[in-house]
Amino acid sequence: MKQSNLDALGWDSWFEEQAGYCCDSTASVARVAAVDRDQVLLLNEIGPFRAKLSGKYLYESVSSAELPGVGDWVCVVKSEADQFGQVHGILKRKTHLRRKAVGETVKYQMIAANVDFVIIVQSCHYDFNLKRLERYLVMVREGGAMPYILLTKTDLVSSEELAAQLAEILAAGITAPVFTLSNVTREGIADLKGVLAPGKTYCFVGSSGVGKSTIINSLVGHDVHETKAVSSTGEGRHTTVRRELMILENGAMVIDNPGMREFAVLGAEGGIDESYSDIVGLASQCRFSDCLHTNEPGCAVRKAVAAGEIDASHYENFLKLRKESEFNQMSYVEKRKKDKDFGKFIKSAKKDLEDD
Ligand SMILES: Nc1nc2c(ncn2[C@@H]2O[C@H](COP(=O)(O)OP(=O)(O)O)[C@@H](O)[C@H]2O)c(=O)[nH]1
Ligand SMILES: [Mg+2]
Ligand SMILES: [Zn+2]
Repeated sequence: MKQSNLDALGWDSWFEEQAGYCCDSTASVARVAAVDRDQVLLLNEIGPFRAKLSGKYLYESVSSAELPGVGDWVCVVKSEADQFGQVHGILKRKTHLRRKAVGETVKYQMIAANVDFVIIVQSCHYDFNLKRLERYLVMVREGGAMPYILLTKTDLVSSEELAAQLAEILAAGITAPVFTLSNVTREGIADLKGVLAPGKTYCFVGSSGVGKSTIINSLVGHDVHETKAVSSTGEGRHTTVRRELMILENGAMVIDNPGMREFAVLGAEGGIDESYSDIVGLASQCRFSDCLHTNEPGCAVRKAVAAGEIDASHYENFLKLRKESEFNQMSYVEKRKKDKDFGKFIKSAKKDLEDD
């Protein structure tokens, strides 16, 4: 297998060896740029193409961790006719980024695979939280990647406030390199850009709303995601719908992330998402402590909405984002099970097996 121009995508002799264990001679390798339900967007030396997971592989994978995630290298067989691929397996991961998932069936949720550096993003405006930063650092180190810390929205705080946050990081003994930037004044963007090396993969993580997509847009040079500006704080709001690996002009690869975990445990650990602090604040007055603010009796949030104290569209946005977050925390298999046609899918997968 000659795949030398895959180097630009992060391929090296270590993966070459893994491919030997996993891909047969009919298969080639490609890197996962995005996952959409049962399809993946792959990159190889020729360019992007789509592929499905083979029914057999899907059926035999018991946990979501065995299924391809963004950044994974996979063995794929490409059809001559339509250039569509069938994924037969994933190569062993050099590094992984995953978080402990809530719930019983999913132990870990994959964020990205084969990432060289994880850029932990916090906004110095309301979002900065040392404890959460430390948890992210542990997560990064456990997966074998190198951490960078990035404080955003420096335009919204005084230089004293920023200095105090930097001092806190130092005092905690954190040795990861720290970058600061403002997407508004663009101060600090060049410094970050300067460390992104060709052929290396960088994954951005952090709470929703801290500016990850904005930075990536400016690194890529054009808008890659839809941006929605709606926020009382004037900072706007934007939702990343899926995780995607993108290649910058200089050859560095970046992965954006929906900041979801924080959202799911909204209220459980301070300094989360300032945009919904009004709803989170009211939740403690709901009759039930686990109130979902949808149709529970004695819900203080819905009462406030009905009274016009909380904007109805703001509330709907909250529900929508929460739903998105729950969906993102489900394993691949669980998502399939949610699918209406999951039964049909299992039947056809079984049939594929019998046909083999
Ligand atoms: N004032 C200010 N606003 C920012 C900055 N970076 C991003 N924003 C705004 O913050 C909102 C959320 O940014 P986004 O990139 O979507 O955050 P993400 O959820 O982490 O991807 C957007 O409306 C941005 O315009 C910044 O450096 N300063
Ligand atoms: Mg985003
Ligand atoms: Zn409620």
